[in-house]
Amino acid sequence: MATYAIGDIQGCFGPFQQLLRQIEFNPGKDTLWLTGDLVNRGPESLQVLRWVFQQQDRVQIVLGNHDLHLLAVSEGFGKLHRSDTVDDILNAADGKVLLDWLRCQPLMIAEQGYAMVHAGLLPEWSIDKALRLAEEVEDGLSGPYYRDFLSRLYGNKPTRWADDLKGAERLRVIVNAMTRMRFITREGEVDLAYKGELDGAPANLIPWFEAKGRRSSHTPIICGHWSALGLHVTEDILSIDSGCLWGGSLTALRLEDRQTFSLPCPVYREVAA
Ligand SMILES: [Mn+2]
Repeated sequence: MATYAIGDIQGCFGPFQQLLRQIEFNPGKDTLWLTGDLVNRGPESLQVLRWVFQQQDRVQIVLGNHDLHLLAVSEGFGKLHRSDTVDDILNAADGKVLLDWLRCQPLMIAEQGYAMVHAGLLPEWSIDKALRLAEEVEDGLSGPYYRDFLSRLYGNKPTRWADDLKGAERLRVIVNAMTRMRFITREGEVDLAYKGELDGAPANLIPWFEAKGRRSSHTPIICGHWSALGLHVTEDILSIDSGCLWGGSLTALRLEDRQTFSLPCPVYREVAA
């Protein structure tokens, strides 16, 4: 009986299934955690979503930015980008069932001594506080006014948390930190512009997890989203998006002993210049 966390799949169904065979995943006994971005950019998003939906009793996911983008686009908010590959889901006969399920998935979980979130947490959030904030978003997404909620999702501002933020601004800081953030400024502002590697980052930016006094630092956090960082495993941060989509690898992390298993992947997308 083991729990494996797997990084961003982004529609790479073939490598995903191959990795499950490699780790000898036993659906009757083992549990799977997925760091989000199940869909988009890769070739077989519908297959990934269907598989996870069918196996939902043994799979825990957290929502990523691409999953939220799919939900927004499916309701007519936001635009499909040229690089999006979610048409098959939008046109599938079972698409509505899959999207309704996806919409009700969490933004963050904390179990077995670990927390998992797609991108990151702001320095002033403890794990408990972040869970409560995630729940505010989850309530909106799964509640009767979810279309309103999705319509207000897009935007890079505000860049800083404040306890008295309300409405769409509050929602956006939570969603942007948990599903899009990589770097913050030394003053604690979310920076969504720079997406690259650590080397070469502007001097005023630090990875979110290196923020001084970060209140979530006592719980190891499993995250994805940052393929340019590569597999990055330390005592308290387990960042496991190793860039499957870009010809890197798909990584599974066994929580019990922290062993990692990596499967080299074909190039589905050229890394953008
Ligand atoms: Mn992402």
